[in-house]
Amino acid sequence: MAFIDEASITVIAGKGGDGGLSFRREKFIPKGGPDGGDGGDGGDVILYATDSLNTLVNYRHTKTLRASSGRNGGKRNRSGARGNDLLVPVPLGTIVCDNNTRETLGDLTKIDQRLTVAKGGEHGVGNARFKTSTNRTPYQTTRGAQGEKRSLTLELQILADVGLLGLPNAGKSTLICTTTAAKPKIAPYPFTTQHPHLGIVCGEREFVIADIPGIIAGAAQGVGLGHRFLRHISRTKLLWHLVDISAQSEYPSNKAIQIVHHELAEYDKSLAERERWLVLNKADLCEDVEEIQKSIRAFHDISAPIFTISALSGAGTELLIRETQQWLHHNEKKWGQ
Ligand SMILES: Nc1nc2c(ncn2[C@@H]2O[C@H](COP(=O)(O)OP(=O)(O)OP(=O)(O)O)[C@@H](O)[C@H]2O)c(=O)[nH]1
Ligand SMILES: [Mg+2]
Repeated sequence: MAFIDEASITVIAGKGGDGGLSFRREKFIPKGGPDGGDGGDGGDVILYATDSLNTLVNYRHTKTLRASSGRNGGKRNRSGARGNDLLVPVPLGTIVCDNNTRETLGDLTKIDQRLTVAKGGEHGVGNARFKTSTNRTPYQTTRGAQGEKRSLTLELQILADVGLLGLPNAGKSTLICTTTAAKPKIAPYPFTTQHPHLGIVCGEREFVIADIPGIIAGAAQGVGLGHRFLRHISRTKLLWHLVDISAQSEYPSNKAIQIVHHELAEYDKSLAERERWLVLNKADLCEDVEEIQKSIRAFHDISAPIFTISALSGAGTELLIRETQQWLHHNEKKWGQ
């Protein structure tokens, strides 16, 4: 299924049913009073978050979503039925914005969380309600109100604990393959990954990793796939910055780190300041791993942990996962989760 992380839709709630106009007409009751019932309220349009969707592709073509209208009030004081609500599933992490007011209406981050985006019109009142001591045959009714109509932008920012960051070919997808059940495509050419994937690391403290396309120098100016996919790691708590330290890499490690850091800062300064661990990958292809580590520490002012792994063989990944679990556990206490 195509990955779409932005969609514009129009939502129209149902119209309220009109009030009924009617008089009791029965044998032997020649002048029965008014008995027109009230209409039913229009249905609401309600978005809800589900983990069975991971794209907004359904809303690329379906642009207008309508809830049903309330039925009109009937004879014999029968009220019209309420219009059915329209329940619209969206992926977890969908942010909903009103296109006219630019206001953010909600952020659907929990399974089954609901957000009413268009309220159904109120019902009209039947003539039975207008009967008074002086007006026994009212012909008055009110019409049901129109349902709300709104133009919305849906933006998906996927939810994950850990975001994978790095140049193309750094081994991000390989790492998510060895540590989770996710199976994204892996290949020795850049931009193998075209859109984000999620993987769940099982264990005592489960956590979710987001693999995104590689970023390259000039991404902020739109080079490569640009930096638009960085939005999908903007809500992560921790970044694993993967660096290919083998001779296969296009750049020496220090330069590779610098490029990614620069592009990250261009995209969002606060994201560049987020907890970020360097994960030196493809150690199986290197003999002088310690030298590389030393040179990285000397070149960059890095206080965060540095890990050395082989995403391919899995060597070193256990420690990375254990430390991550502990870090998340420790910080969640701090964040009060
Ligand atoms: N020898 C060795 N090769 C690795 C390792 N990790 C990844 N590779 C290889 O490096 C190439 C790129 O790996 P990917 O996992 O596709 O890299 P990526 O960072 O996801 O790349 P993009 O999706 O293009 O951004 C593949 O041929 C992998 O087999 C490793 O630890 N050791
Ligand atoms: Mg990849």
